[in-house]
Amino acid sequence: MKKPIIGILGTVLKHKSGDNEIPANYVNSAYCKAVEKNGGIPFIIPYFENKEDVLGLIDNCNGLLFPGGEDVDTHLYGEEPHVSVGSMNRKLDEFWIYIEKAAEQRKLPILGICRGMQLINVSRGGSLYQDLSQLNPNHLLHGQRQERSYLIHKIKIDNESLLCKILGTDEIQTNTLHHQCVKETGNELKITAYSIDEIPEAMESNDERIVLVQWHPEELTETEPRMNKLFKDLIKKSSK
Ligand SMILES: [Mn+2]
Repeated sequence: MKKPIIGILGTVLKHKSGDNEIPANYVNSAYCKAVEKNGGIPFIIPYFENKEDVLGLIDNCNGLLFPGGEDVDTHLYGEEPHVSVGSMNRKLDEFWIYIEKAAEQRKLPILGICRGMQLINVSRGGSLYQDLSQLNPNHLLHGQRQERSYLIHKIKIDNESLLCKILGTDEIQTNTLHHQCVKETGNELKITAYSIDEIPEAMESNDERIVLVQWHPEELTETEPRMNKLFKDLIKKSSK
């Protein structure tokens, strides 16, 4: 059987080369590795200006992975930026939102991770807490200082959810690298997991086409091997 092509949306960063800063389209290797390890072909989709042209790439993808990255521009959910907001890139957000709408039309399966979860929630009309302290001033540690493969906090998963079915458990330890979270949920999305300090940690679409997680499973494929199942689920759905 032909392996499905999983489009991974690229971010833009500046990397240092001598005295210069050079803009680069990139994704962390961990995303590509996790897709490859679980039976898919990773395909990096760069940011470019003429967003209609991305459809030529999307039409060659069987599924999409929306990875982590910068904060979503607050104006996209109708708020002025709080002092706690990190760096934002509205053009990149709009490019990703355009791809989310194209995926909707094509019914492409999606796995969204961290920023990917937040961006898709906003794309579907939802909003974010610009900082976790706005939801819970006594929240736990969600911005870990340990290596990314380190498990920090547990989450409780809704028994009825697809996520519970995928992972085969209603409780699991995760890493955590976020300072924002979902406020109002977007169209056809529901929250499927919380940390014990009531921070939303996962969502999915009612039709089970979209699975969104706030943690970084791509960094846990060795530490918590059950995380591979998230990629296997995407790749299985992308094989149909
Ligand atoms: Mn967390």
